[in-house]
Amino acid sequence: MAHFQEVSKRSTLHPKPAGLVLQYGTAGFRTNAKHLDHIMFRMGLVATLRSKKTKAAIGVMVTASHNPEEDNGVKLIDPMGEMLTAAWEGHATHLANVEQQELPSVLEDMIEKESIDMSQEAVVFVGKDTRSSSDSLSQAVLDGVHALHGHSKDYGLVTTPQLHYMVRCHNTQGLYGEATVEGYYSKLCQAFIELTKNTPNRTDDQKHLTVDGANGIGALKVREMEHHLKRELQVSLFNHGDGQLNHQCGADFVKVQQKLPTGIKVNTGERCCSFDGDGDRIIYYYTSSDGRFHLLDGDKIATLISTFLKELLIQAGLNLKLAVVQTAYANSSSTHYLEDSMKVIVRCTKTGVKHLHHAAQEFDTGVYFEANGHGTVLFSKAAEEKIKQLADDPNTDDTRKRAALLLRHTINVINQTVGDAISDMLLIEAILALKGMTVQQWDAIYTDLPNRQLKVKVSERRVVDTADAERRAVSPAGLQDAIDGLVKKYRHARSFVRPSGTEDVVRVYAEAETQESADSLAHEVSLAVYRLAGGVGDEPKPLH
Ligand code: G16
Repeated sequence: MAHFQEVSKRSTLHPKPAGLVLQYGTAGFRTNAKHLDHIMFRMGLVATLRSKKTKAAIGVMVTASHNPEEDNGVKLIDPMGEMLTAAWEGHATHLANVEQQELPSVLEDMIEKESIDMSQEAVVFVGKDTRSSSDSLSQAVLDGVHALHGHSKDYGLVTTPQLHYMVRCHNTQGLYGEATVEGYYSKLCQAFIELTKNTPNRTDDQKHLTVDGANGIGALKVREMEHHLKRELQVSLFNHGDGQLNHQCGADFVKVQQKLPTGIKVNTGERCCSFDGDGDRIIYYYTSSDGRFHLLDGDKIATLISTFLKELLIQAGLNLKLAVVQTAYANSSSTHYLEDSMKVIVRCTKTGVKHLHHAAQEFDTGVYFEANGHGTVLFSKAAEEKIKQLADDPNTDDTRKRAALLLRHTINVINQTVGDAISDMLLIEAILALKGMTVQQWDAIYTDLPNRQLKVKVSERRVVDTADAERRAVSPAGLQDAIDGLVKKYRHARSFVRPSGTEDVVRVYAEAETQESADSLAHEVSLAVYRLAGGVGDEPKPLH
């Protein structure tokens, strides 16, 4: 076919390093940027075929999110703004790994298997983060799109969730919003201003927030958005691009290290938050007068948001099913609080927003958050319709109407396509304002069990296989027994291990009654992984 001649010709400009095999991970492909040019070209091809198949625009975001600056990666976005369907991850991996000369035949197979009409027009939206490698890698994506004669729209520097948003806006013919960055700011900020109108006594102190931009794209976008907020939120922005991306700053650093990022100036007790490198995660924190660091992670965010929504649904008299979706990383205290005190349904899925998103779709209102701060809220069509009807009904009494209107603005401030640091930040700030709650009061809703996360280098991380939403290791032999034996030594303890889908490591999580116990358990489990799963380099050392 003529298309394939073009593909063959252009693919020689994006050669695949011999012998390199990459897997589609937790959020697409991710590795050192120097290995990714051919992957980007090929993902341009995959996105174009996916667009023809779905008859809708598809997104391709060039980013390695929380990873170090030298890495890069690619996230593919399906028509409603959600992550690429699992059914196509196999196609993406296959196409990523075939040798150059096999590309045409593999494409032909894909087209046949998926019954793709090649005369169908294709549209691919492309975005990139601030990494120095992102420029040329996004050009490689565009080259792939054009090799199959797809149309492209290059959004340039955007956060990952902004690109997800553009895809959904375009494919709903503007019903979800306007597919421009200005349209995004104006929808979210208007909703935020409507929500905070209900808090006339908010002081300047309450309107102030310190933000660590991780030296990434999120920082640029907060600056761009600021004037839309009309000083209803006043941001002091640190790590806005004057330092190295994600280096000792950003959501992942703060969550894992449980300490302040470098590069920020903040007073005791002040509310702060950190974004990650592509603006899809957020976590909050503050320090208390005794010098202690307090983290309000994705679990605390999910609790705040679901409490707020539950109260509004009750006030509105709406019988809608609310659930919270978490992963194995959720602190047990959060799960107990949600189930026992708040009486909401809690589900646990594997790591990866794609899994949480699908689980949340099963409810009228599904709040999903990973402990690392990645999450959002989904409303079913029927739920949105009921809320709208109630808000518009002239016979609704004042209390119900107020709740319905607040729910409506809440829906508009949320980016329902994927976790979004900017949108989550606006929602959290609005909730704190509406509830007149300080960050300390929010923190006091429940107390986290002390916990620790570690990474272990092994020669092949996929030798670790898991089951039961990653809470149990089924291979290598003996590992789960070893973990069970170690957990028994500590009070209120829990631990699990899993191969990362974004970094070349096995992740270890442990929690226990005291920090010393959590640290010691995490270390002992790391040693078990090192010994049973082919650890490389030096044996893990104790933390203290
Ligand atoms: C991605 C995913 C998240 C996941 C994280 C870490 O986030 O979107 O759902 O929690 O990777 O995954 P893993 O533990 O498999 O490395 P991001 O923000 O890095 O794109």
